[in-house]
Amino acid sequence: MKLSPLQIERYKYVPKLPGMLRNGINDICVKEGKETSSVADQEKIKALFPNTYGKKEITFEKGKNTSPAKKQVVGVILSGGQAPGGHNVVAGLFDALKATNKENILLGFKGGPSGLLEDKFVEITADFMDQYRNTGGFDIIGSGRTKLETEEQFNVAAEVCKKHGITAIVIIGGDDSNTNAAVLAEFFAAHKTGVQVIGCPKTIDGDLKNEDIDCSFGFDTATKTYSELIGNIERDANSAKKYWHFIKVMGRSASHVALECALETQPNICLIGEEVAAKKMSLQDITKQIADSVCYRASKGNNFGVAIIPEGIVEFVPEFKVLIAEINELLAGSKTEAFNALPSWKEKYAFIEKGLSKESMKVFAFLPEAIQQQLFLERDPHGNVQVSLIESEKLFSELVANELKNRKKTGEFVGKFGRQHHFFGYEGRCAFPSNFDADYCYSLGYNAFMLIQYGYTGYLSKVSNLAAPAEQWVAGGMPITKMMNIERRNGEDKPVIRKALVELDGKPFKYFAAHRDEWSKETCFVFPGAIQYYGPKEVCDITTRTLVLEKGE
Ligand code: FBP
Repeated sequence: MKLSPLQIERYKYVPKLPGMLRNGINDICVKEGKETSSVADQEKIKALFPNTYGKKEITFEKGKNTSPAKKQVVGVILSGGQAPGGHNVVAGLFDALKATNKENILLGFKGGPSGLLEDKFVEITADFMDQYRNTGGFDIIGSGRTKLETEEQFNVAAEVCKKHGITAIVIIGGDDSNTNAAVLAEFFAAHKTGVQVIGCPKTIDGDLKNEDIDCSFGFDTATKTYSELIGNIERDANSAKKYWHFIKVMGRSASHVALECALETQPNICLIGEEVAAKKMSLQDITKQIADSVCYRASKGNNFGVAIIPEGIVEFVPEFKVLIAEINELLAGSKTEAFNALPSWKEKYAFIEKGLSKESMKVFAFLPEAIQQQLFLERDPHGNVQVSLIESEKLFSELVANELKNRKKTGEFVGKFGRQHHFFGYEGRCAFPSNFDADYCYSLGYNAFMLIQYGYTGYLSKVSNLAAPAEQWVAGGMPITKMMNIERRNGEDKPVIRKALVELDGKPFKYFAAHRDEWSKETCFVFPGAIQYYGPKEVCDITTRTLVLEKGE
């Protein structure tokens, strides 16, 4: 593979570890903290995790390494969507493992959790690892979305571990994958397999955070990448002065990515799903909000603007949620076939009209035809509407265009409304990790091995105090059960790590809410530019505005 000059330079980058891990492997000892209990439903979680519940929080500090000498064979798995920095988690793990004992072995299971079940792996050697240091992507071993959650799978996993003499598994994933890491750890402990399980917090979505996790890795780089692109578009908009840009950003349900990009770039509009739900906003309410900005700006001669739309927005609009539920019901089972057999959209529309409630039909009729049709085209394997595939950037721009037509009829000045649409998602998931993500990920991996070495299982590799310089980061581990509560999933009560949505009383949202009125009227764009890897640390080592507002001094 031909290497870019940046890739060659990034190979040489030495990630920064937290101060307490910098003195060499022989100088890291454990400080045990208090016993833990889960954030809610303590009795139920305790009953489900009798072997791993209630363990102590730990931090590492400078001191004699007293961990037992034992040959470690560690398996590592990348789970779920790509997030910048994944390779550095593997690199940190590899370096700590080899620094402890050259005989230790790191196996990378290929293609995600299914690699463990199918016993597909590659041994990670120094030369192999060196090709991936400080690079984006998960291609070192690949990733996948198979969930490790059934007893049958755990038995297979135990067999594979036994076959290779594996002593520990590290699962790098989001909330679901780390929940499953805890369940696997409990299974391995209950069956006395001697295999430890450690989790690492990954996702660009930023929804895996709580009082123990400052942020998941990948969020920093992905949002910086999207913010660079949004800033460039803002500059184009401000130069050409002829388009409104509707930009959807990835992030699944939560609006952390959209909010962070808004804090970075100060667009005219940014929708926040959690606020839409809290205020029970309708599609019409949102449309009016955007149209007000368009009209105000037009009245000042500014026929341009930028609106950021979070991927999961429509799920938060109460009336839209009901509509989706009714459509799922309408086409359940064999009814899909009957629907598909109808020869024209006109006949399909009549079928829909007959099947939906009056309220939902009103919402449906309000939608642009292209979106109406999309709702009946994109289905998941269970036949449900795939909400994430709805082109909400087009949906809102179209609704605003209709609203402006109506306003114009009443004599209101609406100016010109030229539109462009964008979706930023995959563009950011495999970017070269920012220095922050390169350092954070390397630390998570290094730390994960220290947890293994000291015999912990069912723990999440925890690196905190992330708004401070890396020197002051705090490395340690937290029992995953501490982050769990019981939630209803697919009709069953399940122990899960609580997903973090945008908190409307949190500092990032409050900052945004205090400024958005001005941003919607004036042109307050900020152009963050590309991620910088070399140069002053004020430019290269900064983290997200979200983290600084949440955790900074
Ligand atoms: P994870 O939750 O696995 O980290 O995935 C994040 C994400 O990038 C979401 O933002 C997005 O909705 C989804 O993955 C896209 O998934 P896919 O890669 O399967 O298209």
